[in-house]
Amino acid sequence: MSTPFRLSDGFIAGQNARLTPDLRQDFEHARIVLARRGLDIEALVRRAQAFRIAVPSWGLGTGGTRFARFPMPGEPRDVFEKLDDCYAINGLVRVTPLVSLHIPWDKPHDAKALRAHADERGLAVDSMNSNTFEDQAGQQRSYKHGSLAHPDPAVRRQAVEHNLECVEIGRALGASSLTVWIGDGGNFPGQMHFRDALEAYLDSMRAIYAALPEGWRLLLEHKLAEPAFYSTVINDWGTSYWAAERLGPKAFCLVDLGHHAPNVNIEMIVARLIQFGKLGGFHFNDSKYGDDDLDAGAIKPFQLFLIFNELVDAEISGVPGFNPSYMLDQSHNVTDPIESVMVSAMEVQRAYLQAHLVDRGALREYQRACDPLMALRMLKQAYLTDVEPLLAMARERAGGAIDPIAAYRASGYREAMAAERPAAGRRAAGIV
Ligand SMILES: [Mn+2]
Repeated sequence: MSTPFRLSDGFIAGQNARLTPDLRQDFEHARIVLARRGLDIEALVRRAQAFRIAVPSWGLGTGGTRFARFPMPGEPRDVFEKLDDCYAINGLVRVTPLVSLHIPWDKPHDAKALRAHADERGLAVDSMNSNTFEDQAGQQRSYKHGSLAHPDPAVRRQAVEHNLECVEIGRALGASSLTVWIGDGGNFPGQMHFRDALEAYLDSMRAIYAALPEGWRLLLEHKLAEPAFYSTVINDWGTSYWAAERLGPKAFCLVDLGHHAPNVNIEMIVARLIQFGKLGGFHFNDSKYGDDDLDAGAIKPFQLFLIFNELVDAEISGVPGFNPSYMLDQSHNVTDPIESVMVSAMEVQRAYLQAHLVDRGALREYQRACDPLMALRMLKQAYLTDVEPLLAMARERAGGAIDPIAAYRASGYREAMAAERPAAGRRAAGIV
């Protein structure tokens, strides 16, 4: 895979050159530490290299809050330029060849041309994301009071049609799943009939499910609150599971880390969905209070590790049908989105790799022996191991950067884009 002019393979290799001697030493030390525990560092590097996570098309511009957006120079102005940024990101980190596409924000005028643009850059679209949480220009009926669960069947039909259009665009782009998140819910007690709204949602989703192409998956994303602050139709994993179960074998639940009440045990939800055969994917981000959409691993890195502890446990034990999609879903308000996406992808990859360090045999023994202190120590031993040399080596061997942030800043990519892409007005981002 070649890289953009400013981030050519030669440029990255040049940036790596001064870091290589230290990396070799650190890697050698890690090899000794891991071998002492019976772990093969080369096998772990291969695991790290095989990891894949999708970049959200809506995460490449500055996000914003409900109050303001502070755009930065050189933001991509259309979906083609967004893919160019994805290309730059993947060139440096080498684990993000996938893009999660939002419709209509990134609706291509020419799907064939967009697919060719992605192909040329070694990128692929994995999931399509529909949007019925805001009104689109020229649409007949408003989603102010709901979409797929609206009391009016005509509004529901319109929302279903939009999802079917997303599937059609996705089919042309080579996508393999549709992610559906709705903002439907109530802000006042009594505003909506809880059971009727959920039935209406299920009815709408059945129509979408019926239109899924061969090999596609339907991912149902739940969210506790916002934009509805009293009641939300698909409010939690239990409701999501109920709907996925009724829809059929192609429907799965998607877990967005920010969409739960504070301190909810998300890793346990993940384990439940694995056990029930309905874990379809993730939106990784982090959260301190509510749906903050902070960078993955920024606030609760141990939680991220514990989630991957469940995922890797399922992977190693060969749970049938276990194949979740990993995607980022963040809002970058005060950082360069390219830098945040790179750091987040690497943080998720780190958690994945660290989960492979857990001595699962010993952990099971301590669980059977009712020794919680040692059980936790088994997890902490993995979590506290510095896998940075392994991640850096995985990147370097794949042609990526040992230090992607330093290489990106040295490349002048943002400055070049600022010159090439004069600021264009853009609506405030919506984050799902
Ligand atoms: Mn999300």
